Amino acid sequence: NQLVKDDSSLETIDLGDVSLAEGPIEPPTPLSEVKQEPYNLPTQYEWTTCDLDSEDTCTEVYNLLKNNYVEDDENMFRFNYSKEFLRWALHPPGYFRSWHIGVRAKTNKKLVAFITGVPARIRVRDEIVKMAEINFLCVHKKLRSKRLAPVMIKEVTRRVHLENIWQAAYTAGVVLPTPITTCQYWHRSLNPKKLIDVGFSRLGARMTMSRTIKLYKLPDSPATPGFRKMELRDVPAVTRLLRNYLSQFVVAPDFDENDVEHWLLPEEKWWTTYSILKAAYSYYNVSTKTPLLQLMNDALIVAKQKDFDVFNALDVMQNESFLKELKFGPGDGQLHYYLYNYRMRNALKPSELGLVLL
Ligand code: NHW
Ligand code: EN5
Repeated sequence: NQLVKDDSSLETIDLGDVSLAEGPIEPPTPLSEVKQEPYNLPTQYEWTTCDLDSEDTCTEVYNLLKNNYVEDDENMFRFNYSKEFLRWALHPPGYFRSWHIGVRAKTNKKLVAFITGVPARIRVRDEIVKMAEINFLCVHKKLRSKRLAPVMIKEVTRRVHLENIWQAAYTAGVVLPTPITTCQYWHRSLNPKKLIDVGFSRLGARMTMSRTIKLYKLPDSPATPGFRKMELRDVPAVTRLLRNYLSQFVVAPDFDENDVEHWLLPEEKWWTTYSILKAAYSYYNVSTKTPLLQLMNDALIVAKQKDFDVFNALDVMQNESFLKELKFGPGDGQLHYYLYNYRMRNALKPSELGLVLL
């Protein structure tokens, strides 16, 4: 039994192995005590580890997600991640193939469910915690409500434990126990006519289409002198800039140069034009000399140049300082952030969060 200090007072509370202080809840168990065999699935199904480097497997994952992954609350839109995007998302430095988990129907070998983890170092205040980032949980629409998701979550948890990692970070549009913060999605129209035509946005009260198009017009090119795409040679400077910026947030990734090369260096081959709606996402925005507002306006301009229809952002970090002024409007979706097996004493404000997951 362990004695833990309640850091809000000088009291010490005996809780056995469970801590009420901020930090890990359950302590790690010896690796020899981690279950060695996968959890049982209903008998018609079997586990598969997905190799995204295989073109055929990547196509299967792509199709499962394209047809069955996250939708908005009116089921009008569904995420449609390209194969290149999925490969990038799932192959960061130090990734484990065993964390890319599929479920197949035994009869025809069809891929019917998927869940993934990738390793990350996440700083919570002044502790750097090895975590898994869990994402792309998906059960085929025809197999919903059969309690497949809890088995998949237990299985990914087991495989993460086998790598001696005991914490995880994840986001979801639904409320689960217990968010560390709840963020609001904001959207900036780049192609308002198309967004209205497809039902992503509505014509405002007392607005005509031509006034709306005028409202969202942007200059043809960025205003900031020297504004350019990041290159490989920029990795050391970007790492320094970003690490320094992220140090002010309560929860943020601990990126080294390898992580920055993987996560920040631009990769343009993803967005082939088959999707009906092209959405650009705000990721990590750091400005020292240039006002953040101007930098983000330039980001809108290049997103427009690259033919994106909408620019999405969350109210994390310092994003509130530009959202309204740059004509972003609140969306109908929220994003809840969670940590697994790590207690936060209080919920955070979105502006205290320095973490963006894919
Ligand atoms: S959030 C995106 C999740 N995916 C989708 O929304 C896609 C469309 N929906 C589906 O595919 C980003 C299904 O509806 C899913 C549920 C698969 C969502 N997280 O199988 P049942 C992520 O990928 C709980 C966690 O019958 P289903 C993050 C629900 O509360 N739990 O439902 C993923 C209920 O539990 P309860 C979720 O509809 C993080 C149970 O599932 C959830 O056929 C995962 C019902 O299961 C969600 N998004 O399939 C956790 N949605 O206890 C990682 C529903 O209330 C934890 N549920 O009965 C950490 C693990 C690693 C630890 C390492 C130390
Ligand atoms: C985590 N990696 O609800 C994955 N999106 O607002 C899980 N709404 O796009 C993420 N309903 O508001 C799950 N248009 C959480 C996200 C789930 C997807 C989701 C929302 C976020 C969204 C759009 C479309 C709504 C369609 C009808 C929306 C309004 C745009 C408008 C533009 C002009 C200014 C005001 C806002």
